[in-house]
Amino acid sequence: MRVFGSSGTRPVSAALLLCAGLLARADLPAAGPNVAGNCNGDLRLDLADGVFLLQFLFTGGTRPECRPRCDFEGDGALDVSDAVALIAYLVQGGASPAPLVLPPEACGDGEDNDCDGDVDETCPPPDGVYAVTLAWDEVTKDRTGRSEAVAEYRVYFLNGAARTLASEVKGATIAVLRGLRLGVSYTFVVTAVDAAGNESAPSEKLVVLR
Ligand SMILES: [Ca+2]
Ligand SMILES: [Ca+2]
Ligand SMILES: [Ca+2]
Ligand SMILES: [Ca+2]
Repeated sequence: MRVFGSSGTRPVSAALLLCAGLLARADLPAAGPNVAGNCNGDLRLDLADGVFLLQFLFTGGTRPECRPRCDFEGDGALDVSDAVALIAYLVQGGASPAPLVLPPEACGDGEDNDCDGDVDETCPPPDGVYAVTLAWDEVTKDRTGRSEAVAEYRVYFLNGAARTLASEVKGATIAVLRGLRLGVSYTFVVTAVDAAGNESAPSEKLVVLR
């Protein structure tokens, strides 16, 4: 069923952006990634989350990494009423998001059920494949020594001079990397990224070989 007719995403987005311009509240609480309503999984609870949910539901938009996080009302279903309630909360002082209740991870459904950033991590790895857990110290200052809020960390595989993004981590200083093959040497580095998108120099290299 299409609720918004055949004209695509424009009416939904335009309506929400108009609301944002006219009615945005300035007294919203800070949100971490795991807050009900934070459907797009960033560090903010805002109208972009409502747009993200509506586009997923009605216009083939990106699938949420973690469905429970989109369930603003906490009733176990994702539907338009979650987006409506979120917008009412953001712009009209409506009811606050429901407490986020996360189920345990379920193997094999292609979803990050427990919202820890890993999909299907409870599935046993295939033969010859293993996972490593990387942890690092929290970054709290920039290179000049001033206090700095990190928006996310990025873990890269290094292959010579090339680097490939392996994981983006928000609100934590740990990453689980899966699918590593026995007998292959892997080199990792971690960077920190601030809210403006500035990325730090890489950490020391860490080499993993089993
Ligand atoms: Ca968000
Ligand atoms: Ca719901
Ligand atoms: Ca998970
Ligand atoms: Ca799963």
